[in-house]
Amino acid sequence: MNKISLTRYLVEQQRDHGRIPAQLRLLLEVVARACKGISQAVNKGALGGVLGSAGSENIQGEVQKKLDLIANEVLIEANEWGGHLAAMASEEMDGIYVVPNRYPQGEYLLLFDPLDGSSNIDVNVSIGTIFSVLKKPEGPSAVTEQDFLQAGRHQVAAGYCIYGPQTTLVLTVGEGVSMFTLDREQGSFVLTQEQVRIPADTQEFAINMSNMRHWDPAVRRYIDECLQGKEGPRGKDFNMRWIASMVADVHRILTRGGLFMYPWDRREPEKAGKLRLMYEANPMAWLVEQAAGAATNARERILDLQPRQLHERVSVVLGSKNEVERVTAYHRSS
Ligand code: P6P
Repeated sequence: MNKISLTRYLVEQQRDHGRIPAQLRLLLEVVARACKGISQAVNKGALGGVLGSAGSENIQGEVQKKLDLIANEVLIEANEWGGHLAAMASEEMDGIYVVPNRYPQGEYLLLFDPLDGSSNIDVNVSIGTIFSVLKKPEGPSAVTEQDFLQAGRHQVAAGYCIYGPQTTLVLTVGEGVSMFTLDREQGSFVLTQEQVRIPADTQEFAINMSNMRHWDPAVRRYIDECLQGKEGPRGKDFNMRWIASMVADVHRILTRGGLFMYPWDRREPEKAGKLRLMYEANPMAWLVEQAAGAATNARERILDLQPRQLHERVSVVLGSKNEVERVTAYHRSS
């Protein structure tokens, strides 16, 4: 098979489709290179002394793993000098990181969850890096957190890199979803799938069932109907998966369909959900929509939500379009 590298793909997209301006192409190449570095660190595991807790907490009050902070540093250091970014935001940093004055500022904003699925790091289960790219609003003023608070439909690029049996970069710039597998012998990402499509129907759902007693009745109704199988109202049996690593669950859905839910529940009723809007839900929602799927917060399209703060949480229902629409309809009618 004629191997098309990520670099060649991005050059051809820029030259033939004009979808990827030079600064954005540089940004995506730098992020991909950073993900290669994170993959190396993740693959070392115990041999690299990188497992376990860092002894600190992030703004969410979650214990930070050593690899969380390593991945965060790799992304900051890789991106800050290139002149393509004005600032960055991360799950692992309370505030935004403005590109230091010693470097030129660019026109893009980069948001990321440097290592999603951290609870799986120490047990050798797939984890990943999620990233989202926005344009800095026009104007002479210095970049602020407010500049990041744009609805997900304004993203100019989004993707993730999953560190599993393969290291695979999954990317959209608004013309469908492409997948690139890391060829470790060459040290480069190679195009392995284009125009990814999620089937509109599925028989597989992903949710953390241990939270069932805390769910909204509409979620309870949907899952109960799935569990009744072919004798029930759905007339078919369902399978369940829950990897507790959003990147891995979403990758499965992009690969073979399915429904992913992390809905609001009564454990912390003041919070809209567990997942973060800006650097988890928004990039994943755009990828899923670009692959003919759907993504809502159980009532509205995720990409239309107007963020109010950088680390805002959101309820997430995404994947096979007809199932997302069913869950959303149950919420609207309840
Ligand atoms: P729970 C990982 O910590 C994460 O943010 C997502 O990647 C994942 O889908 C979810 O939380 C898992 O949450 O409550 O099942 O551990």
